[in-house]
Amino acid sequence: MKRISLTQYLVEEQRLHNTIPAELRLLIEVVARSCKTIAHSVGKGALGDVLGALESENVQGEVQKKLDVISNEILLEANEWGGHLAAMASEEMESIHPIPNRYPKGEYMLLFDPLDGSSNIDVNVSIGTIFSVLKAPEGMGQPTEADFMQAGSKQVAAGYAVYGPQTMLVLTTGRGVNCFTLDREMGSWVLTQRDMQIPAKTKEFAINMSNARHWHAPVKRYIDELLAGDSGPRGTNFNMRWVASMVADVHRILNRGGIFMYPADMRDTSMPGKLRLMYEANPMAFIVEQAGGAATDGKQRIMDIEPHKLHQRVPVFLGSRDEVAVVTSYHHE
Ligand code: AHM
Ligand code: MG
Repeated sequence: MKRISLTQYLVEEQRLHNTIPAELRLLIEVVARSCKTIAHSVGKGALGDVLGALESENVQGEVQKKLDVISNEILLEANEWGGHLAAMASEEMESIHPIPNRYPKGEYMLLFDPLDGSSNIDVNVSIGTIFSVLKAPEGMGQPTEADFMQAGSKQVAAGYAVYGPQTMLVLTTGRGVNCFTLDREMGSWVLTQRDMQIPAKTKEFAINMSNARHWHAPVKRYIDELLAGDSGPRGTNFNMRWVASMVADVHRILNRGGIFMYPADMRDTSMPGKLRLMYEANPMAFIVEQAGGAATDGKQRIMDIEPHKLHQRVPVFLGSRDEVAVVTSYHHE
């Protein structure tokens, strides 16, 4: 089998479809290289002294794991000097990170969750990195948070790396979704799945069931119907999976179909769900839609939401189109 590297894929996409200009290609390659470095740290585990928590909390009030901070540093350092970015933003940083003045600036802005699924780090379960790429607004001066306030539909690229039994990079630039596997000996990303498609129908769902007592009525109704199996209104037995790493849960859905949910609930109305719009929900929504699936917040398409703050949270329902349609329709009744 002829091996196609990430670089070759990006160059050929540009040549054939004019969708990946050189600066964007550099950006994607630098992010992919950072993910390789993160994968290396993840793989070392206790031997690399990367496990466990720090004293610090991030802006969301969550305890930071060592690997959260290490991964954040890796992405920041790798992406600062290339001249492809104007600014970055991360789950682990309260404010945006403009490119320092000593470096040239580019026209893109990069957002990331450097290490997603942090609760799984210390137990050797799949974790990942999620990223989203926006264009800097026309005529932007010194970047501010307001420049990042763009709907997900404005993303020019999005992707995630999953650090599991294999390390994979899943990428979209708006022309389908492709998956690259890290060849650990060669240190290169090799195209292993072209044009991934999520089956429209599914019998598998992913949700943290321990929150059931807090759910709003539409979510309760939907899950009750799934749980009722072949004797219930759906007439089908559904299966449940929950990794507690969004990357891993979404990756399974991308390959096998399924619906992933992190709804808002009744505990704290100032906190609509757990996941963050700009660097978790939007990039995943872009990938899922590009693979023929759907992504809503229960009421509207996630990528149509006009953000108002960097660390904004959003309820998430994404995956197989038909199931996302059912649970979304229950929110409208
Ligand atoms: P993180 O970015 O702090 O790791 O949190 C996001 C993660 C998602 O990957 C996952 O779907 C969810 O939180 C798991 O939540 P829970 O602890 O309710 O299982
Ligand atoms: Mg996360």
